[in-house]
Amino acid sequence: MEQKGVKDGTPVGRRVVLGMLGFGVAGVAVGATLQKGFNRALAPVNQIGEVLPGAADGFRYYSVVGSVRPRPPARHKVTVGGLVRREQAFSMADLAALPQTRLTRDFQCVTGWRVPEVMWAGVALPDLLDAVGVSPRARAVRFTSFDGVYTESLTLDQARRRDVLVATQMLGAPVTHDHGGPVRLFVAPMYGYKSLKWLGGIELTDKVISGYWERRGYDVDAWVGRSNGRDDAPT
Ligand SMILES: Nc1nc2c(c(=O)[nH]1)N[C@H]1C(S)=C(S)[C@@H](COP(=O)(O)O)O[C@H]1N2
Ligand SMILES: [Mo]
Repeated sequence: MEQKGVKDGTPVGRRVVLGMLGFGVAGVAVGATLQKGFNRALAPVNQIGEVLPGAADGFRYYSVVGSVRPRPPARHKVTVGGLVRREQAFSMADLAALPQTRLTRDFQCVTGWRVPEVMWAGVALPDLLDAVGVSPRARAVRFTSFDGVYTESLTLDQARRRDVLVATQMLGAPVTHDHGGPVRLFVAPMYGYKSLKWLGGIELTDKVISGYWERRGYDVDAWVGRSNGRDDAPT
């Protein structure tokens, strides 16, 4: 999907332009303020979400690539490397052997849909980071998906929150393939795009490397309920 970044940090693609035509705006020569309003109003069309047949869980299916080849849990490993003391590849059994954390939180996509009180379980990211030992030079964490395209990032302070999970369970069952299993990220305090699906790699870095949507204009700090997550974000 082609996306072009515009002024106010919200990506606008072809569909948005088509949407603007629908609003009776030619899509050209829109003033900065108007443009901002439109970007907000039209945000939902930037991500194409499908309600999967038979899925009554309230989520929409998002993937920036056409189809993702399923990973059998028995063969899947999440590698943790970069600025760490000991690189390690965690199998599902390795993850299960670490302390487990459960959370029930709303899931909020930046485009407006929300699923209330979703049950999540897995390894709190700080516990996984402790297991490998973070180098004093690390400042951020980069996440990669085995879809081969999607990436995300957190500052190290954000990554040390106990409500950030390397999730192996969602909605009371193992994370399904469509929802990004066997392992996905769940960043409870932030918009859904931070919750990377099909987690394959975690890399400690010396600075934040913008993720997929962030390179297309979304805020790197994606706190839910803050118009601007840059100033007083909690750590
Ligand atoms: N790999 C990958 N992870 C992703 C996305 C994606 O397209 N690819 N979309 C993000 C967005 S915008 C949202 S809202 C949630 C949607 O999760 P779901 O598909 O399980 O509903 O996944 C996030 N993680
Ligand atoms: Mo989203």
